[in-house]
Amino acid sequence: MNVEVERKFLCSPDIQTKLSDLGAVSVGEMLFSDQYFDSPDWRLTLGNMWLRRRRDCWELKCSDAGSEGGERKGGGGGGGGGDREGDRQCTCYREITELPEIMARVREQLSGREGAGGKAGETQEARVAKGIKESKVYGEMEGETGAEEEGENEGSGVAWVRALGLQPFAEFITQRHSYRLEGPGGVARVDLDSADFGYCVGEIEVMTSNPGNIDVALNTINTIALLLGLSTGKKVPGKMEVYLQRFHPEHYQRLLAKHIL
Ligand code: V4E
Repeated sequence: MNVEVERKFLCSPDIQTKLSDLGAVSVGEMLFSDQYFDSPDWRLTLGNMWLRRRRDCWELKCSDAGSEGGERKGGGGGGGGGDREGDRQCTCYREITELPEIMARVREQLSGREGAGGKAGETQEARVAKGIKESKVYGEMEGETGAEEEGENEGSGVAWVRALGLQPFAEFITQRHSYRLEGPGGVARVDLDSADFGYCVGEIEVMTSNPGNIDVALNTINTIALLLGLSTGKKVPGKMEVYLQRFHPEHYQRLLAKHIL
């Protein structure tokens, strides 16, 4: 399984100079659009599960990767060195990119929910089965217009999601500049993001396929954060947090109340 350990930070005007001074290598710039989906009663996000479509690929981020709520509580052993207080600013999420596994996890999370999609009396299982059939096993729904365009990758369509009663609740475009940076114990990626709703945020990210390496990843991130002169104060909000606060305050408040954000 892939685990993403990351820390967000606010970008100072000289961040690119600082990165260059540390030997960070630019690995490219990209523009992408994200669409996030949930049920009308926010069953996924209130379970700290984030279902996203980016560049026709599905991804599910789940908080079951290393600690409750996706957030590191600080302290803790292992890793050695670094600023362990910095752990509190880091999040740790499992990233699932295989569509069958995403569907299984989403179904599991939604199970027991009534009336969020499909015909009256139709069970969750029936809706999922219908979604799979109509999308020709993760393909496109016949007769659909709009999102399912010719030439899309298999499984990129939203038919299966619609069949589960899920709807997009957030859509935004990000301009990203990425860097590769060697840290103690491993390589980190640093992304400088600018979202189209007027929010800029950076993140230091380490991916690991071994949950036993999370402390090493934290150590790498904390050390880079120190070298970049980042504050050890409050956790910096990500794009989604700011997006929801601005555009969907009720959803945002529910997530805050559950300590998801
Ligand atoms: C996990 C999560 C969300 C999904 C978006 O994840 P994030 O890594 O913030 O987005 P992005 O665009 O940087 O994705 P990448 O390109 O790295 O895959 S939305 C909210 N969460 C939870 C969360 C949290 N509670 N606190 C912080 C600081 N970030 C995310």
